Amino acid sequence: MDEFPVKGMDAVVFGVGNAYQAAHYYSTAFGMRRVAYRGPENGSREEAVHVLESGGARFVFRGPVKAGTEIGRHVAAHGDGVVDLAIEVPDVEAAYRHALANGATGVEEPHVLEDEHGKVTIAAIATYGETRHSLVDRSLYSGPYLPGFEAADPIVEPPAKRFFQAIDHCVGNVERMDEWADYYHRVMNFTDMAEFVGADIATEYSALMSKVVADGTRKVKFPLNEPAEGKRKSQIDEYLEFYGGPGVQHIALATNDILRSVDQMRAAGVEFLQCPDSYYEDPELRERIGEVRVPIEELQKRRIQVDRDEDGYLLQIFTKPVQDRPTVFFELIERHGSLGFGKGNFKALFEAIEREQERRGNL
Ligand code: TYF
Ligand code: FE
Repeated sequence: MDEFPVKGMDAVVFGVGNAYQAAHYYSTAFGMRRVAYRGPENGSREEAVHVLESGGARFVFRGPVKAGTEIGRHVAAHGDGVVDLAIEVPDVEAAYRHALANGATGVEEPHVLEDEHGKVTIAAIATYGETRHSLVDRSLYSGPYLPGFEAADPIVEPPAKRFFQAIDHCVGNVERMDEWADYYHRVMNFTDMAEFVGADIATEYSALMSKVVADGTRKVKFPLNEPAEGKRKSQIDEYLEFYGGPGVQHIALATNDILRSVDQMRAAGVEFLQCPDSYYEDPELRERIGEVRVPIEELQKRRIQVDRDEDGYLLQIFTKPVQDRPTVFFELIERHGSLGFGKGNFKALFEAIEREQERRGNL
C-alpha cells in the first residue's frame, strides 16, 4: 500500500504584488478563466485572492491589499513567485502525520473549513526555501475553490479552446538536489524517475544537475535542479540570487495542441525562448525523432522543440521569465507517449537560456 497516496496537483498558488493585474495577465495571455475570489468585500482584510482555471489546472493569485501583510513580505523578499504547490490527497490527517513522522516541518495543522458548499480539510508542510505544500481534501466540497471564496466572473471572455488542461510538472531550484530528493522520498514516498542530469553532463554544457521525483501514479512530478560548476555562472545560481533563495523555477502545462497554444500566447504578448535554426537543420534531429504529428517546418516556425524516447515523443517550448526578475517561467508540453522531460533538448535549451542570461548581464 502507498503510504502517501495523492490524487494530483490541487493548485499552484502565487504570491504577487497585484493579484488583480496578475489574474488579468493569466486570463488574457494564458487563456485562463477566473472562477473564484476572496478579498476585503467578503472577509479577507489583508489580501485579495483570485482563482483561475484552465481545464484541470488551477492557479491562485494572492496579493496584499494593505501595508504590513505576510504575503506582502513574501513578495518583497522574492518578487512574484510560487508560495504553495498544493497537492490533493484522499486523507489529509494521515498524509500530514506521515510527513511529520518522516522529518517534514509542519506549517499548518490539519483543520476543516466549512461553508454552505461543504467541507474542505487542509494542512500544510514546508518544502524548499519559503515554499510550502498544502495538503487538500476537497472530496466533500462543491464550491468554486475553498470555503470563504465566492464565485467570480471571468475577467475576459475565455478563448473557445483552452491553451492547456493540466499541470504536468513543477520544478524547484535548490542548493542541494539530493537533500530535497531525499526529502520527497521520505516525506511523500516519492520515487526517482529515469530523467537525470548528472555531474558529467553538467560540466559540459548545462551548468546544472537535475533529478525528478514523482508519486507512484506519476500524476505529481517534481524535478529538482541544483547549480553545477560550469564554464560560466549557472542559470540556477542566477535564479537563487534574484529570487533570494530556493523556489519554484518553472511550471509545465500540458496541452493537446501546442501549435495553437503557442500561436495564441504569442499573439497575446508572451515571449518564448528562441531555439536556433541549426537545431531544426541538424540531420541527426530527423533521425532521432522519426515521425511526429506535424511537419518539422511547423515546429521550426514556432521554435517548438521535440524529443523522443522508448515510450514515444513530446513537443515542448519554454517562455522567457514572466516577470522582471529572471525567476519563474513556464513550459508548454504536448506528450505523445513519452514520460520524459526533453533530455534530448537540454543542450539547445540551456544554450538558449544562457543567451538570455548574457543579455541580462548575468553570465
Ligand atoms: O523540467 C525539466 O526537467 C525540463 C528541462 O532550467 C529543464 O523542462 C531543466 C532545467 C531548466 C529548464 C528546463
Ligand atoms: Fe520542465
